[in-house]
Amino acid sequence: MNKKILFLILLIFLQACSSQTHQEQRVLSQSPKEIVSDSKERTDIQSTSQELSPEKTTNTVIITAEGFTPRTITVNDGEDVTWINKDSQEHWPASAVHPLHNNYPEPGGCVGSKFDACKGLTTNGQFVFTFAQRGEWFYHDHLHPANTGSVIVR
Ligand SMILES: [Cu+2]
Repeated sequence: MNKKILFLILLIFLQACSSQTHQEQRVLSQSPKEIVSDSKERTDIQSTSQELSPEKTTNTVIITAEGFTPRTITVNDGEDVTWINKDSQEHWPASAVHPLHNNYPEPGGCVGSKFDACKGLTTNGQFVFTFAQRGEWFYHDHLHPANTGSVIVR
């Protein structure tokens, strides 16, 4: 009699355990789908924000053997300008006046001001500079000083 009751309790316990594992398994098999759909939503949000981001203007000056294009670029105070070398030869944007490079009023860089690539840019090489001073800043190509340009910061 006692053994029968024990056996019954054991049986009930085992059943309860197995049904619990079933539920757990179901939860486990469901959750990856939830994760997938969740990450899909996240990528949707990301792609939407990427579509909205072109509000930020990119100020780019292309360097070729002929010089800087555009020769004069106008940007807002605090914006970046990116120079990209599209020539096979190296080019080195730097503040006027060659060879002092000291027209731009922020100290630093390697010669006379912070506005200086400090090296020749190789093909597809880039130089990014943030303009924090208003004015028209003339610059040149230190390796081809006849090539000049200017940045108007308003
Ligand atoms: Cu120079």
